[in-house]
Amino acid sequence: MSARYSIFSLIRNALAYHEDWPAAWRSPEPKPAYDVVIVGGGGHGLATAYYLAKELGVRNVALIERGWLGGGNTGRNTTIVRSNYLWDESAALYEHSMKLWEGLSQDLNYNVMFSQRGVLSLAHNQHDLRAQSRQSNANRLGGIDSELLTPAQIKAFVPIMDLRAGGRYPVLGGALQRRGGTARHDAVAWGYARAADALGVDIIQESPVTGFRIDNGRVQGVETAKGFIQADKVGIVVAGHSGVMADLAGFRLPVTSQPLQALVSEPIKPVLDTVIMSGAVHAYISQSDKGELVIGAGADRYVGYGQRGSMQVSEDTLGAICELFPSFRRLRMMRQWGGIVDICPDASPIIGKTPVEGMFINCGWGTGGFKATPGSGWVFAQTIAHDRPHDLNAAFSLDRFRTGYIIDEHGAAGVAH
Ligand code: FAD
Ligand code: PYC
Repeated sequence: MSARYSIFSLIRNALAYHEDWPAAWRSPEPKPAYDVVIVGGGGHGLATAYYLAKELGVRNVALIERGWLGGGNTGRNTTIVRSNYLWDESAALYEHSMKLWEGLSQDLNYNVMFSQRGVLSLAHNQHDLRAQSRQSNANRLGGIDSELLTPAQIKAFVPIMDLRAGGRYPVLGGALQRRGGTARHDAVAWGYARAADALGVDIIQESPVTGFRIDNGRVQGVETAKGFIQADKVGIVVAGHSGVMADLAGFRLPVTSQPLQALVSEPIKPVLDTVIMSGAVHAYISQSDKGELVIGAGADRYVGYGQRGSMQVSEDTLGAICELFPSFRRLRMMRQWGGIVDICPDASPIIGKTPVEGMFINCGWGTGGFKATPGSGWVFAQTIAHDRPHDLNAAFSLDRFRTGYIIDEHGAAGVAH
């Protein structure tokens, strides 16, 4: 878009009092039948629908969302993007996602505000340092950028941080992925929705899926608040409600649904131009483009569907943040909320086939699936279209909990699962 066009369009829209804007996507009534139905209108579901239509020519697709697009974890997360996972399988998948992030605004023609401001994970003891060194070396061997920083380098990189951290958890070093950063979460959902709609995908909102019709072990379609919709294939991408969907389809998943919470402060001038994470104290922080400090914690340690979380977790997290950044003590917190994340025993996702023929599942991203949104949608689309996993997600099958080939990423998750 040229500067001239954007100035004229700004003036025109200002004079029009923001009225009569065209809808960014249609709201069609569902057709009786589709080639593919995607259940769940978060970033992963929308990305799946988009790549099915764009890359695989599967355009007779409906996406069914029980509420509004991005109203689940996509619109509730703290937008951290990185690809520095430990095991080759994960690193390859998250790095594929990172490469898609790097061209996403152009691909969707929608500014997702991807900002590669760096993600720095802190080490507070010798064990952290050794684990980070192992992970950093594994990343570099796999072609993923990673740097180990000394305390002096960290102080120069983040002057506002107090490395003594109140004496309890002094900062002894850290691992930095400079290509990591943040993106605007709603824009990701809206950008994928608009682009998928333009390719013919029907996006049906406010219509919960309430059941599946299964005949002879093969899925026939989905029951929804708007009636039965026939489908040759069904992809389930409902994050914290994956266990509920699996139950409706008659199989079990090794996931627990737990709250994960976050908070934002009142907005202040720019003071923090990177993302800081600390697994040891279960806290992380970045500053949004609006100036708010975005702060998050590890998952709450109970199973539930309340999108809030417990006071104890937010208090502990804020305590740790204030030790690392004493000057933030005077800030007021504006909002706190939670999302429901589905967690696998190995802190890695499940992306692949289910015991029901024609039914596929993408779940178990736990505390860390936002960063995977483009890559997850891309591999899930390939899996659905070709009836078999892509090489990038073959290891993330449901079957791994039977064979024992688990991919333990608890350490690299950064945020406690
Ligand atoms: P969602 O966005 O939750 O989409 C699932 C959709 O399914 C929802 O819209 C829901 O309404 C819909 N649905 C559910 N049941 C039904 C039904 N019966 N019928 C139809 N639709 C249904 N990850 C990171 O990588 N970086 C972070 O910084 C980060 N921070 C986080 C902070 C918080 C507080 C939370 C809660 C999560 C965070 N995550 C982060 C994790 C990340 O948000 C999720 O892994 C990711 O957004 C999951 O995307 P999704 O599209 O699968 O899920
Ligand atoms: O997985 O990097 C992550 C993350 C950061 C905050 C929540 N999850």
